[in-house]
Amino acid sequence: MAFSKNFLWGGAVAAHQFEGGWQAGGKGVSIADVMTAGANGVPREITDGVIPGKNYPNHEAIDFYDRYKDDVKLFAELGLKCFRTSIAWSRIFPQGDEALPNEAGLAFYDKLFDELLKYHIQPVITLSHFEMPYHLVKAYGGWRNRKLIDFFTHYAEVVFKRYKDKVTYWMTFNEINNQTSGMNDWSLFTNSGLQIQPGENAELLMYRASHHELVASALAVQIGHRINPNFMIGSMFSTGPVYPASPDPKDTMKAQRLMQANCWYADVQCKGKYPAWLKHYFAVKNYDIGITLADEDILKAGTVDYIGFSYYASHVVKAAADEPADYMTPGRDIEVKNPTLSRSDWGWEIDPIGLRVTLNWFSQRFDLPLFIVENGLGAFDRLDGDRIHDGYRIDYLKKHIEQMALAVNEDGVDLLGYTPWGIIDLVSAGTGQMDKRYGLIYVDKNDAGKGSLKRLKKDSFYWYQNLIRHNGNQLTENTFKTHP
Ligand code: P53
Repeated sequence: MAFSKNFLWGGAVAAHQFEGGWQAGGKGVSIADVMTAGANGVPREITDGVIPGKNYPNHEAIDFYDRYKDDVKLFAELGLKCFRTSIAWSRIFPQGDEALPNEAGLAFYDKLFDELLKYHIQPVITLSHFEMPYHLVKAYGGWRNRKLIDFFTHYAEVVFKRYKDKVTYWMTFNEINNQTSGMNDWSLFTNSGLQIQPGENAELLMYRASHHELVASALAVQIGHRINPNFMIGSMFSTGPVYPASPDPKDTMKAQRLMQANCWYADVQCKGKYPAWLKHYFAVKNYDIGITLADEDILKAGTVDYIGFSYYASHVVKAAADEPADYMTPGRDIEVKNPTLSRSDWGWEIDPIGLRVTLNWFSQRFDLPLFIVENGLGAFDRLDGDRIHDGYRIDYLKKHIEQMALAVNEDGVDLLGYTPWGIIDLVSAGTGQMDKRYGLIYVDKNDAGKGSLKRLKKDSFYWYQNLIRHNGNQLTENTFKTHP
């Protein structure tokens, strides 16, 4: 027996990537609403407000907003025990800085959570998943501004109170660490609403914004526990091991530094304090982050209940010939291909054992349960009549679940659940594409935004249904052949 009977088999999405209805029920413009569609290797454009005539894929997405009843029925047929999505902050506070929430937005999530609970599917909810109200960027400069802490905690308090009897599992910020490793315009904007002006220090602003989010997150944990002591409020990190390219110790040092740069948020959210190396780095760089004594107390009192994380790929790094001895904040330019792994069509290295490495990495450092809240394969799918034979996706999921089972059985990792990403096809966060598909449920819509939006079950749907039915114990059989 690999998994406990309470193991949370589920699926994951985010509001902006699948709901659509970008102006429905009084919703305000979010930062996802001003990002155009990109392509494989072509970044999305962040426009100055919504410009007529541009293609904004999140505006309609897959129109879950109007189809939620039918879609939840499909999730129930799949057998999901939980469903991870986010609340679109801009449905609740359209501008972000209002005193009173938007009732129509709150009512939408009441209906959605009731529908899920009707089928005994637990909602697992992220408060902020790359979709803050755009007004907070324009009027306040995003998370560089300390005022955002008040706006966010007010929002958190409102939804915690409203859904206190419907939701147990929460996460504060999706992939809060995504901005450190990326340090490009896209990741700074999506995570923190940062738009860097000429002459500004992007790194300093990123650390300040991150600090404000960490304080807001810790306050939210405390507020949530006061409202319902049974709440499980977690963190959410983007993960993946970083391997040294060779036995050269300089490469190991480099890999270690990159892991530190990616994972220091875990020290803050799980242990309640900044790691020594980072405090040292702030001092060396003369960075004034604005960390007060009161902030330090808040961080200590607001540590998370579990560690949620996404896992897609691992990375390999090589030290540059002229690597400086301090190895500080290494960039991605020293990343090399892993000769032992294959890659997705988008160049993401496929590394199931890396998931086991990651589970052990967290388990050894923090005494907290883990929750894999994203994992999956973005791939092109081809229709064969009304079938989609996505054996490659089944293969990806199966190999990752096998490693997950080893981590639980052999390594004693405390794992709460597994929610593969994009359980239903949705808009890619990175590229804005529809054709980068993760779903076990196909949605008829392409990169140009054309299609009937009809839903079809892929082979992987039947495979996962079977796996959940057997609580993960039927991995070796080619069960997807049971397609009716
Ligand atoms: P897409 C980069 C690296 C790792 C995870 O990503 C990432 C990203 C952002 O692209 O994001 C997470 O859609 C994120 C989801 C996102 C998913 O991974 O670019 O939490 O919103 O859709 C997959 O293929």
